[in-house]
Amino acid sequence: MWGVAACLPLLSACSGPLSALEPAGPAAASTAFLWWVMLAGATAIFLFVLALVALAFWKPGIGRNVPPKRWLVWGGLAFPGVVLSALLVFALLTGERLLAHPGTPGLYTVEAHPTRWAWRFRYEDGRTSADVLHLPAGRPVDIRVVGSDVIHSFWVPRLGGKIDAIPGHVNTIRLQADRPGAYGGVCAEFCGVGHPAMKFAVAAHEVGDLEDALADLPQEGR
Ligand SMILES: [Cu+2]
Repeated sequence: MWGVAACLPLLSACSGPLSALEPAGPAAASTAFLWWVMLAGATAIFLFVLALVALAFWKPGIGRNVPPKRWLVWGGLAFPGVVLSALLVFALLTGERLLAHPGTPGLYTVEAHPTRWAWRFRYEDGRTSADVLHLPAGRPVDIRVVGSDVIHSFWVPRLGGKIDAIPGHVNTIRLQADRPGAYGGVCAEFCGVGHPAMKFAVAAHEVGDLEDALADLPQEGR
């Protein structure tokens, strides 16, 4: 009871515009689920090891009948082998859901151009915005992150995973916002003195409202 009460202030820090533990889309939700599974598993293993240590103090010699080799094989090889293999499969399946598979119906595409130390976004109709990313809610959105000057990293924690911007390359990440709303995004790779301020806002609109939001933005050629 007191342990739960002590944890509440910590858990209250798990929300907010940049919290990956408050997912607002399917990719972020599967990442957050993986995180909770890992936390639960790590906690269970930690408590199990603590229980073994406590047992050793409480009843000295209780494990004497088990040969050391058996402890090593089962506790040091079999147990971590099974746990890590299961985790690997689970993480790979989760990662598969984050990939930008081509041919998805209803897909919307935005280019992200990070430069020291600002974000510029270019939409399908050629309009651009600075430091605000407009998205349609309820639709998968591929962000094509175009690298230019140095390595940056695109990350909207509540909507999906992060992806690096590598100079000379275009990396794509798929996001989806389940509902219209305001979310936060950051550069997640140290890129120089302006890095801490290299943030952007994400505005997810009702599908019909996106055109209105983009209407006043400047239009640029490629
Ligand atoms: Cu940065």
